[in-house]
Amino acid sequence: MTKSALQIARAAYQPKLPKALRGAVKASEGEPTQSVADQHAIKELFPNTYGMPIVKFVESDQKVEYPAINVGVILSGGQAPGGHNVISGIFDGVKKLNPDSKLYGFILGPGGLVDHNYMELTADIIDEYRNTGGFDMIGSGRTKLETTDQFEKGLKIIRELGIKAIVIIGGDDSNTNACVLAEYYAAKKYGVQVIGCPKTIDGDLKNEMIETSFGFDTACKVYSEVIGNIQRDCNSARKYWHFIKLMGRSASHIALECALQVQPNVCIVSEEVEAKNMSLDDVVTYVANSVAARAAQGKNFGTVLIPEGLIEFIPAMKALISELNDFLASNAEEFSHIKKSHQRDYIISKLSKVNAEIYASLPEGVARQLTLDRDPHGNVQVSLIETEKLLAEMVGNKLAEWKEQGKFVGKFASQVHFFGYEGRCAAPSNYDADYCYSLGYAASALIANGKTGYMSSIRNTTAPADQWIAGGVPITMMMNMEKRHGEMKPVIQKALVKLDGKPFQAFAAKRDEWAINTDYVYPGPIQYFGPTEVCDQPTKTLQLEQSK
Ligand code: FBP
Repeated sequence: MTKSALQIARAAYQPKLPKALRGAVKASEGEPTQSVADQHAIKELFPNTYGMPIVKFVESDQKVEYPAINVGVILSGGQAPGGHNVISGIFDGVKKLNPDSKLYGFILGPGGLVDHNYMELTADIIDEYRNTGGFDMIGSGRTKLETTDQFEKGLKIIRELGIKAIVIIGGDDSNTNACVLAEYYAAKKYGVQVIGCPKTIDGDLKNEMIETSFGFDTACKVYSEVIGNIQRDCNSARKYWHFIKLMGRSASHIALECALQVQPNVCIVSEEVEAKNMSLDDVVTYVANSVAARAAQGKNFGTVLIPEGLIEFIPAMKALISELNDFLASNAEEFSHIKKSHQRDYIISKLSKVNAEIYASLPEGVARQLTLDRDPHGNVQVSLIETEKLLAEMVGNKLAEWKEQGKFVGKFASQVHFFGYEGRCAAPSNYDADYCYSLGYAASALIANGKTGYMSSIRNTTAPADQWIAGGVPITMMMNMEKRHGEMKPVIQKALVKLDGKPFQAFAAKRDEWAINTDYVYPGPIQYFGPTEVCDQPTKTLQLEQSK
């Protein structure tokens, strides 16, 4: 592999560890814990892993001799910067316990465990990937580990390789499944531990004990860099409004963090749209108002940030999508015979009056996406809807109407962008490199202490790394019961943007000024070498959340 100069220099970076993990480590245990809600139901479903204490690692002056342990690691779901550092942290951690310990990587996600597809991760391999982005060391996948058949198939290879513990690096669903697996192996007394690690650029796996999911920091910095560049471009040419959709699935954490970093003219927060029961027209009018206000000052340019999940949070769009899903599922055959040029009118004639009106108001391309691009279950693929184009077009139409009425005096030309994949495999920022390595190292300490059903946890991360608090949190503690596919299931609560939280409040306090003025901030590219205030800053979200 030809390496870039940065990759070579970055390979030598030694991630920082919390002080407590640097030498001999002792586990200090707190009080028994409870799940965040539905305690009775969760306790019944997890009799062996419920109520365990929070674990905190502290420095010890006694070096304990550990036997060699074999550990398996799985990367699950979407890529997030820092995954390789979690693996190198586990590797260095288990080797420190005993140099004869071994680490196996299961290939292409949880499916690798079920299909017995694995490789041993030796020092040479690990060294190739230290501080690099991507999940390409072993690959990732979205197979869900949820059936006893899968658990039993996995056990076969676990036994064959003499594996004592599995570390699952994933988001809320993967960690929920890690906990179900931990419970299953504990109930069967198989003696196999399962540990989770919090990953996702979306930033929606966080709670009292998990400050952030890894990858959020780097991904937001990459997006903020390019949004900043676009802002400088549009402030130079002064002729375009840029509509920028940002990845992040349902939650708007990424859009909000980028807004805090770059101070755009507009940022939509899906959670607020839902809370205020806004219609699509309300959202369009909100953006158009900013365009018109700036135009009145002669500023015919600007930026609008749009979270990926917006459509699903607009109550009226949700209702339309739901009716479309039901209608097309039961009338698929008839629909397939309708000529392409008549499909739009056909759908309008079949929907309820309210939904037909909304559907008719949508730009042609989006209406088509809603009826044609469907997943294997026949559902609309909301993530494929080009919300940035939808909004740009609808704002343009609204402004044209206003122009006729004399309410808009400027010019409006738009450019659209979607930033997502370009941020998921960036070389991890110092924050993510250190955080991930520490998460992996703490996972090895949890394994050494015989823990199962725990998520590796590193806290106090707005302080210098030596003051970070390392430990483990029982996964059951983060669970509640939610309806999934019509059934009540135990799941880790997804963290959406809290409208009364400090990050949103900080944004809300400034957004009216940003909507009219040109207060852009240009964060520039992630810096890996240089002064700490340039290289080691955590996200604004985390800084605000941690501020007293
Ligand atoms: P995870 O929750 O698995 O980390 O995935 C994050 C994510 O990047 C979302 O932001 C995005 O909606 C989705 O993955 C895209 O998935 P895919 O890579 O399958 O296109």
